[in-house]
Amino acid sequence: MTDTDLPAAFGFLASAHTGRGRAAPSAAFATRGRHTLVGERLRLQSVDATLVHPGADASRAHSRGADVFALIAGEIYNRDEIHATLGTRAEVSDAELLLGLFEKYGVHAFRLLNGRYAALLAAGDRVLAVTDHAGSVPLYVRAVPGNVLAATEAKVLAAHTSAGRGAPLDGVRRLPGLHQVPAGAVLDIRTDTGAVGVHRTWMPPVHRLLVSEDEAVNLVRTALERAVVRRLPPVGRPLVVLSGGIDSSGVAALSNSAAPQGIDTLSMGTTASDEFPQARLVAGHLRSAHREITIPVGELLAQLPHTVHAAETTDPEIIEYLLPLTALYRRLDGPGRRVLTGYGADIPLGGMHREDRLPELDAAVVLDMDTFDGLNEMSPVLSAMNGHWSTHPYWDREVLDLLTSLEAGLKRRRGRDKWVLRTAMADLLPAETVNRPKLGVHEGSGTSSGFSALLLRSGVAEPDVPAVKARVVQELFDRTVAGGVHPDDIAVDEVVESAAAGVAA
Ligand code: AMP
Ligand code: PCX
Ligand code: MG
Repeated sequence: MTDTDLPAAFGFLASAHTGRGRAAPSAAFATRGRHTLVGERLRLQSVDATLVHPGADASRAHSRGADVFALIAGEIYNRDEIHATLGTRAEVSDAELLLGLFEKYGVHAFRLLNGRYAALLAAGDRVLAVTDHAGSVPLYVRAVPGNVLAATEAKVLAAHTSAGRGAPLDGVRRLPGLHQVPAGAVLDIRTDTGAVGVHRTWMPPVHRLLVSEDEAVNLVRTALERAVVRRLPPVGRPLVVLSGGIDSSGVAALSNSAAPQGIDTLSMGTTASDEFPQARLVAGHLRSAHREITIPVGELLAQLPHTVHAAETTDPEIIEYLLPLTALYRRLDGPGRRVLTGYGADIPLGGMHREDRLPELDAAVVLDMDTFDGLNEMSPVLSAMNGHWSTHPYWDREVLDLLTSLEAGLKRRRGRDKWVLRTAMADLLPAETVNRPKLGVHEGSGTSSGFSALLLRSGVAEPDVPAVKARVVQELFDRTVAGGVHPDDIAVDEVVESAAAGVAA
């Protein structure tokens, strides 16, 4: 049994090699946790890995078979379905399930999984680098003949400078020779030659379902209930990060219905702005143990380096969404918690799209589902940096498949955005919550405006604000991810100054 409610491992760095005697390279993860070294000799290759994990022992994160070795960071949600096909027992670890599925289905095993994980399998003369359908646990590889390196954080591999070759993928921008495994994919790499093939295990649905209102509402309610239940801790209380919008309030309500001891909820605000009254309304309705954290805007912006360091993205809009959440997780002290969020609901439901026309709404959904990969907005590192495990029920594979494929008229209906979700949750929440218009976390927390104000105070001209924001994020990426500088050692003001000068030039 596990010694915590958390996954056996949060991340890894693994080295598969055909030569002898290579130890796992040392790893400076942003993820917090103990490090355990594991090594296995197979017939044609050896694997050495460093696991970063929350509990006393990480043995449930790896498993050895005949000429196979498997490592997993994260967790599998459709364990019951897998037990049914493999005949395995409930105590079997996720790593053992992965191995069992691989032995039965080969590379097609990964099409069967609904989870939040990155995995590495070494088998025969190959290494498989595997992501979940959403690529929600980022995974990077660097392959040269005789040595395949894979890690759940790019910064861990950025230090290794040998040029990659053979990967038919776009490299990670600004990190030569490094490749990110696409969402819902298996990179199949020959360890001796470094030659790479790609298998897809999931694609966003492009068809749409014409179903009745009632059927759609029931399908959404059932799928979301299952997704939430699979994410609840087996014993302790779940923590839901709550904005008071429909997405996180829905997760809180379903968690509350399923958790015998009730739930904890947590809301963040800043000295500039908060959504505390809206979140309090929900917390009161559900009688959750509710906590509010107010972060001074200056302190919030000082977390920019940590956010980029954790998310490893160069997208400035994504960083504005993730900054308040990073600040929240970093303020959450104590033992590692299992945290449920409402993140990502707006992507398949077109919630960010504020107009009535259905063709445009579906076009926005198609675009967002085609472009999420590589943004790392669901990365567990944001919370794992402080020892916590986040999980996002709206991006459960079943929920995401369903929400994406509902016809646009069920997403926007009677002048309301996310109609099907609002209706599916209506009996569990106050009417005011169900009907509340969407406010993004970057808006509700005053993050976007606070970041803009910082730049304007530093002398940036208004029209240059977006370009300077982008450049700040890029410089932070160069320093913390590519350059290996610790975020505590970076002064945001200095980066702003240099970015502003760069844009003006
Ligand atoms: P959003 O969709 O913009 O509301 O944000 C994505 C997710 O982040 C929400 O579903 C919540 O789980 C979480 N979140 C957003 N704002 C807050 C907040 N002020 N306090 C705590 N969690 C939040
Ligand atoms: N969100 C959205 C997702 C942000 C958009 N991401 C994308 N298009 N890849 C959500 O929770 O669904 C906010 C703040 O709103 C984050
Ligand atoms: Mg949302």
